[in-house]
Amino acid sequence: MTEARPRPKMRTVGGTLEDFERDLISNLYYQRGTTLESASGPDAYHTLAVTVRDRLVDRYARTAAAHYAANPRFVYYLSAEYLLGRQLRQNLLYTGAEQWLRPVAEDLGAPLEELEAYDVEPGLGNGGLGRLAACLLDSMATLDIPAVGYGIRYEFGIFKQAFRDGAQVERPDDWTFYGNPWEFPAPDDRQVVGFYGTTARALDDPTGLRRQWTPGETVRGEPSHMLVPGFGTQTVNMIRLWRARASRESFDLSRFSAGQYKEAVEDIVRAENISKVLYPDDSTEQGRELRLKQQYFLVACSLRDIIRRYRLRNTGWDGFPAKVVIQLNDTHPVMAITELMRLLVDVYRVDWDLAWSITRRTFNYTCHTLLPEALETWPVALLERLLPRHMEIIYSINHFFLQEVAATYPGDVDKLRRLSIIEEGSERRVRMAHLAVVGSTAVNGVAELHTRLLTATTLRDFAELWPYKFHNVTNGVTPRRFIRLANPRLSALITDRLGDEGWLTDLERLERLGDAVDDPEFLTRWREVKRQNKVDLARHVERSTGVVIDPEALCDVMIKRFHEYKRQHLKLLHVITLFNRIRENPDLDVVPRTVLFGGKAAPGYHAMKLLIHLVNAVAEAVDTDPVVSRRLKVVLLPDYNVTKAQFIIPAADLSEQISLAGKEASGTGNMKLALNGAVTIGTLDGANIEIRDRVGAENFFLFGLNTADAADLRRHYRPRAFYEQDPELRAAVDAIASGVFAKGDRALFAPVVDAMLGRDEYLALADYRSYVDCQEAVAEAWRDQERWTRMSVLNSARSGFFSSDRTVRDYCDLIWRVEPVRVSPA
Ligand code: HBZ
Repeated sequence: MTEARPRPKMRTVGGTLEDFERDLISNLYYQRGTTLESASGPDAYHTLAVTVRDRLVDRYARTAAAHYAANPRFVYYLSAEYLLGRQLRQNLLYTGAEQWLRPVAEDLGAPLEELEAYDVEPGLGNGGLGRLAACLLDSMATLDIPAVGYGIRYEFGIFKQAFRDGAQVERPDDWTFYGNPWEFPAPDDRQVVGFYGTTARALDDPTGLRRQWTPGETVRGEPSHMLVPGFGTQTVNMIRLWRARASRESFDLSRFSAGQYKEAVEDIVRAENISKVLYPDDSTEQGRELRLKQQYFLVACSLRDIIRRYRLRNTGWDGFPAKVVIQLNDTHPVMAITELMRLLVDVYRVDWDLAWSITRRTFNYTCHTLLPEALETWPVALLERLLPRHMEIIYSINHFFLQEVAATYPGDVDKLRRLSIIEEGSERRVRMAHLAVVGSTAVNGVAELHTRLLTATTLRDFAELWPYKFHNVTNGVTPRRFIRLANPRLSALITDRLGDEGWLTDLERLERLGDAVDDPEFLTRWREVKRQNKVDLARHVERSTGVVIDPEALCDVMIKRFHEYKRQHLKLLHVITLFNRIRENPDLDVVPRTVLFGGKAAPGYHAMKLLIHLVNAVAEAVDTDPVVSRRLKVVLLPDYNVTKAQFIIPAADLSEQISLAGKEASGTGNMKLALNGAVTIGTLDGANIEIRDRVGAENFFLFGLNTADAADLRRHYRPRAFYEQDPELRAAVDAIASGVFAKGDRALFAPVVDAMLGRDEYLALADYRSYVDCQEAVAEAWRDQERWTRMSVLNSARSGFFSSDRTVRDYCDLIWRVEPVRVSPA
C-alpha cells in the first residue's frame, strides 16, 4: 500500500505585479505553446485573459465552499438573454490588476487598444432586457447574494449591423470564432431534454393528475459557465449557459457509409439548431417552433440543474422554496412553471396540491413591457405537439385556477374569459403572462409608472384578484461598468472630490457632488472631462464612419433599439427642421450640434429598417451641405452594442428619451446617460419620471403629452390636422416626401410619410411642436455653459438611486427574502 501523501497546498494566485508577470509567461508557454518573442496578438490577448481569469477562479472556489457550508437560499435568475459586455477590463478592475495593464501590455509587446480589440462582446441579447439581466447579476455578486444566472449559449448572438448604401444589412455574429477565454465547460453537469411524443395515464394514480410522458426526441444540454465577480468583495457567482447537442449515437454511420452525407448528420443538425441563434426579435412575436424549443430547452436544463444543486444539501420537497427562489425575466422562461410541476408530480411523485404550492412559492415574474403585441402567446396546437405533457398540465392549472375565480366572482363569465390562461378564438392560444402570474408569488413592473399601468390595464383583473402579488422594482444600472469602466476620467474626478471610491458601491454618495456646483474650479474640471470624452468619441466616429465631428458642439444622443414607440422619427423631424432653418437662413445663430444615433432594427421590422435608411440619408444630406454641416452633424454609428455604449455615454451632453408616454416600460439608457452628466430631454414615460423627480424639474427638459392625454387624443386623432397647422412640421414631412433625401426618388421613403400622415400610431406629429420648442430651450441653456455644467453635475449627483445595487436590494426586501453570504479572503 502506498503511504498517504500530504496533498499539495492549493496554489492561490498571487497578488503582486511580479506574480502576475510570472503567471502570464507561464500561461503563454503552457497554454498557447509560445514565448514572448513569438507571441501573436491573439496569443497575447488570450494569455492575459486567462491570467486574469485564474485570479477569479480562486475566489469562485471559495464562494462555492462558503455557499456549500451556509446552505443558503439561492436566487436563480432565468433569462433567455444576457448582454454582458466585454469582460477583460471588467475583470482586471474587479481583481485589482487594472493598475498593471500598462506594464503588462509592454511585456506582451501589444498596445493596450489592440489587446482590448480582441475582447469580443458576447451579444446574447437584444437590448434593455438582456442588459438589465447583466446589471442585476453584477449587483447580486457585489452584494454577496448567492445567485446563479441561467441562459442559452447562442452560437450566434445579436446580428452585426452594417450599412450598404445607407440601408441596414445584418451579418452573423460568430462571437466564439477565436475561442472564448472567459468560459468554463462543465460537461459533467449535462442534461437530457425531451420534445414531442405521447403521454399516458400512470396506472397507479387514481386522480389521473400524474401521467407519463414518452418524448419523441431527446437533446442534450451541455453547460458552460462564465464567472460573475462582485466588486469590492470576494464573491464570484456564475452564469450558466446551455448549449444544445445531439444525444449520443445521433450520427448515422450506415447512411454516411452509403454516401448519404446530409441525412447522416440530420439529427445532429436538428438538435444543435436549438441553441444556434438568438432571435433578433425585439417586439413582434414570430411564433416559431424553434423559439419555443429554445425556451423549453433553457428551462428544462436549468430546472434539472437547480434540483441537482438543491439535493446536494437538502432532502424533502416542501422545503424547496425555502432554498430556491426563481426569478423569471419576462415570459420567455415561463414554461419553467409547468416543467417544475411535471418533475414534481410525474417524476418525483409529489401529489398535485403540494406540488402546486411548492411551485407557486418558488417563482416570481418580472414584466418588461406594456405593448400588447409583445405579450407572448403560443398556439395550443403547437404546444400539444411539441410539449404534450406540459399542455395537459396547463389545462389542469387553468381548470383549478378558474374554479377559484368562479368562486370569487360567481356568474361572471366575462371575468373567466379575461383571466383564463387560454385565449379562445379562431386559434386557441396560451397566454404566457397569465401562466406567469398564476404560478408566481410576486409579479413586478420595472418603473413606477409601468407598474401602475400594468395593474390598471394589462394585468388589471389579476391585480384586482391578488393585489398583494404586485410590486414595483424600478430598474437600475451598474455604476462599475457604466461609470467606472466607461468613464475613467469622470470617475477620477468624482473620487477626487468625494475622497475615496466608496461611491462605486454606495451610489447615493454622489449626492455630495451637489455641493460642488458653486465651485468654479470643479465645474471647469467637469467640463474638461466631458470635452476630452468627446475628443475620444470624435476619433472613434471618424475611424468607423469617416465623419468628422466637432468636440465643442452639443453632443445630442439617441441610442436604443429602433422601434416606432421610441420615436426615432420624431428626433429625425427635429433634425430636418434644423436643416430647413439653416438652409433658409444661413446666418441663423444656431447652437452647433452633433446628433448621434445608435441602434439596430429587427431584421423583419421593415418600417424601422426603412427609417434607419432615412436617418443615413439625412445624415448624408447634412454632411454634404456646406452651410448646414458647419453647425449640424448627424451620425448613425453602425452596430450599436454594449461596447459602443461605453464609448458614447461618457461623451453625451443631451440624452434623448422621447417615447410616447405610457409605452416605454422603464428605459435604462436614460439612467446611464444621466449618471454620466447628460441632461435629459424626455417625456413623462417609464423611469424618466423618476429621474426628473430626483434631478429636479429645472434640470430636465420635459415635453409632450402625458399618458392620460395621449390616450384621450387617440380616440379622435387626425395627424393631418397637426401637419396642416404647423408650417415647420409640414416642411419637414414634405422634405421627406419630396425625395431630396433619396436623390429625387419620391417612392423610397413614401412609406415613412404615409405612416406619419396615416395612423401615426405613436402620436409623433402631436408631440412635434412641444418637442421642437423644448429643443430651443435646450439650445438656450447650452449657450450658458456655466448653467449647463451645473445641470450636468446635478444630474449625476442626484441619480444615485438608479444603481442596480438598489434594485437588487429592493428585490431582496420585497420579493426574494435572501440573505448575503460573506466569502472570506484567502
Ligand atoms: O426592458 C426592455 C424595455 O423596453 C425597457 O423599457 C426596459 O428598461 C428594459 C429592462 O426592463 N424590454 C426589452 O428589452 N425587451 C426585449 O429585448 C425583448 C426581447 C425578446 C422579445 C421581446 C422583447 O421577444
